[in-house]
Amino acid sequence: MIIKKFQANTETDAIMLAKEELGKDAIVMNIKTISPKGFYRLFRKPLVEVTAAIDDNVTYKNDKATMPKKQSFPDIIYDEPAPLPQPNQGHSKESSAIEEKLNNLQSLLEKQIVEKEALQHTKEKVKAASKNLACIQLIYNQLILNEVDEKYANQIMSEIEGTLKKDASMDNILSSIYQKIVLKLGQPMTINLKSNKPKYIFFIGPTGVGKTTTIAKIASKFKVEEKAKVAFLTSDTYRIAAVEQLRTYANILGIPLKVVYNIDEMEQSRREFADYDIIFVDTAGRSHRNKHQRDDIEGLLKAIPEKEREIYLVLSATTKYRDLITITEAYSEMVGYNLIFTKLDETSSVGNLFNIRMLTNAPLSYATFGQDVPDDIDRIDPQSIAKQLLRGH
Ligand SMILES: Nc1nc2c(ncn2[C@@H]2O[C@H](COP(=O)(O)OP(=O)(O)O)[C@@H](O)[C@H]2O)c(=O)[nH]1
Ligand SMILES: [Mg+2]
Repeated sequence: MIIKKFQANTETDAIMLAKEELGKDAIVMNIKTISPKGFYRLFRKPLVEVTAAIDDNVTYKNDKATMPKKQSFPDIIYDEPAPLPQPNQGHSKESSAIEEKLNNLQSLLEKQIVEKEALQHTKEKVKAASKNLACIQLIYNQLILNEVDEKYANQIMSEIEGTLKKDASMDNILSSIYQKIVLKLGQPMTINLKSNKPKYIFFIGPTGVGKTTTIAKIASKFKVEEKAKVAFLTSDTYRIAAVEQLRTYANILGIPLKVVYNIDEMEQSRREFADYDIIFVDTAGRSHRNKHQRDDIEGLLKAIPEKEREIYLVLSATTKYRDLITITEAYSEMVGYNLIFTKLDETSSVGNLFNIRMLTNAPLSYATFGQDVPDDIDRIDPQSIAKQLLRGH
C-alpha cells in the first residue's frame, strides 16, 4: 500500500491532486485542515491536507516514482507537499529574503499596535485629566472671585492636582480642595484661662478696626460666662474719646480700668492686678506707619513676661488686601500674635482672611460680625470660612 499526503487550498483541490497522482482508485483516508503557525498565519489561509492511499496492486499513476515490488510493510511515503501559495517556506535565498521582509513587517505592525494602545491610553488619561482640569479651573475661578490671592489659589491647585485620582469626580475634587483650605486655615487659637494667670491680652492694630469693641465683647464673655476676674488697661491716651469708650464698657461690666502712660505704670499695674485672671490691654491704634508709636506698644509688651501674655492683631475684613499686607509688615517685629478679623458683616468675601493667614502664618482666632456687644463675636470656624471661599455669591 502506498500512502501519500496532499495539501491544497481546498479539500476538492487536495483530492484532485491525490487522484491525479495515485489514480482514480486512490482512497481518501483522512482529511484535515492545517492552520498555519507562527507569523505566517497573518498571510496564509489554512490548508487542507488529504491523506490518500492506493493498493500496491493498482497501477501507480505517477511514473516518476519507482514502485517497490515485494514489500511486506506498507510503504509510507511522505512526499513533498503540494505547491503552496506564495510565499512558500523554502530556504532559497529569495524566500529567506521574503521571510526577513515579513519579519520586519511583523515587528513594524506589532510596534504600531503597541503604540496605538499606548496612544489610546494617553488619550484617555488626557481626557480624564482635562475633565479634572476644567473642574479645578472652575473652583480656582471661584476662589479668585472671593479675593483669594492668585498665588495662594495656585498653590492649593497644584498641591491638589498631584493627589487627585485621574477619574476623580467633581465632588472628590471639591472636597479635596475644601479639606486643603481647612487645613491651611489651621486650628484657631483663642484665649483660655486654664494655663498660668494672670494673663495679659494685648490688642494691637490700626485705628477704627474695632479693637475696643472686640475687647468689650470678649471681656464680657469671660466676666459673665466664666465668672473670671477681669481688668482693663489702656495705653490709648491719644484720644479722650478712646479712654471714655472703654470706661463706659468697664462701668457696664463692673470691670476696673487703669490708664497706663508708660512702662513704669505698666509694671505698677502688674502688681495691682496680680490676683486677676485676665487683663485686657487696649492700645493706641494710630498709624501703623509711625514706628515711634509701635515702639510704645513694644515697650508695654516687654513689661510682661512672654508666657504671661498673648497678642492679638486686630484687622478689618473690609480693608484692602494691599493695605492689609502693609499693616502686617508694620507689625512683623511683634512675633507670636494671633489674628482677629472684624466687620465680616460688611463684606461678602473672606479671601483676605485666608490671604493674611497664609502671609503671616499667624493662627486665626476670633471673627466679629457686628457692633453688638457682646453678641457679635465668635471663634473663627475654618470649615465655614472654607465653605464661603468655595461658594458663589
Ligand atoms: N459693622 C461692624 N462694625 C464694627 C465691628 N466691630 C467694631 N465695629 C465698629 O467700628 C467702629 C470702631 O470700633 P472701635 O472698637 O472703636 O475700634 P478701635 O479704634 O480699633 O478701638 C465702631 O463704630 C464699632 O462699633 C464689626 O464687627 N462690624
Ligand atoms: Mg479703640
